[in-house]
Amino acid sequence: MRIDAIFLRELHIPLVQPFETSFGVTTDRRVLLVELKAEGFTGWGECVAGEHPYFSDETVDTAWHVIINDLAPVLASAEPEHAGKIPLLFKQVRGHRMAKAALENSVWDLEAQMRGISLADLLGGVRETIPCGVSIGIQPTLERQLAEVEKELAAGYQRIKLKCKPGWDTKIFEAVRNRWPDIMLSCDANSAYRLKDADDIRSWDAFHLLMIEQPLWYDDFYYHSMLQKQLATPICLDESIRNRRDALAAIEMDSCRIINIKNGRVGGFSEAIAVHNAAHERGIPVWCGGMLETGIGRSHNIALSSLENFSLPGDVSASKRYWKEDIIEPAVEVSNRGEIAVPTTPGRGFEVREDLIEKLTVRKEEIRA
Ligand code: OSB
Ligand code: MG
Repeated sequence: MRIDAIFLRELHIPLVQPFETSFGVTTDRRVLLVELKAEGFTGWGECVAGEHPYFSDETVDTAWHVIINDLAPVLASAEPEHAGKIPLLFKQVRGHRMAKAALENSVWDLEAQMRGISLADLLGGVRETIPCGVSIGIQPTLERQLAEVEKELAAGYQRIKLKCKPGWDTKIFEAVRNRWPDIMLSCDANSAYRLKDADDIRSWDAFHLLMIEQPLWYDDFYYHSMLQKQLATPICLDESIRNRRDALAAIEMDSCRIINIKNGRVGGFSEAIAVHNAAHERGIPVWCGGMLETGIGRSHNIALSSLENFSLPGDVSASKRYWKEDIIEPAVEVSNRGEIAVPTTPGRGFEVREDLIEKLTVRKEEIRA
């Protein structure tokens, strides 16, 4: 494909409610969007880097810098025949996987439109609907936590994930489990624990959690494998898995028995598919994580979740949980059975609201070859 233009934008959008994790609170999002123009089509990509380097070392500003200076000029002068070739173009740049993913995914988005097939089909998806769960942030009180769980279960979500940290864990899990003995329940520590907490973590086996997500260091496999040996509950890795090689090492070491795939964290759809396949071949189920995306990133997560081994409910939930008004049309909706229908129309399957995006844009730059 011949690329005519690449635009990078930053949007400011408030969340409908603050989202608290063990690493901090997010109230407003700074969202980076890639707008790729080629052969009469527009592909969109969303960069999932955060406002601060708390979840990962990338931020909106590092991604902006690397996209403008090192990645987009390379893409603009290439004539890629297939989105799967993009990682090779970016090989010289180390790290910056969220920045790379934003560009690569815009090419997949565009290629699906060019070929007249759905993004899910282009990625190799097989599911017509995807199972959905929610990630519930740390709440000010136990009462509020229970009310949030109740609301999301009433909406139909199939799995509840509770964000946790030392002091906001055992008591919360116990209260939720006592009230709802049979729901699919998990927790996500975002690296808030250390091996000295192993006894506490082992006591959570009593709550029959589906998994414990990233309990230890964000860059660790070894100590997670030590911890996994002591637990009946599967560990799920998120932050630690940067690529297929990490997934293989983690599986081989028994550092985790479930993997959370975020296409931004692993550098784009190509690597996300590679992680998915590696896990699939080894009998390790995966699910699609979320990064408080707008509808653009969300539509990409839906397409990715249609691959076969995404057998567990993902953190792919309705637009209205995050935004008063999403930047796509229609907004992402979840059925009362906790499912999202995978679009079958060409491309991402949701229209992008360019007028609204223009209104929310606070900076914009065009990158040329
Ligand atoms: O660890 O999965 C995570 C949000 C921001 C950063 C990291 C994480 C999360 C979530 C929210 O859990 C997922 C979502 O609903 O988008
Ligand atoms: Mg996580």
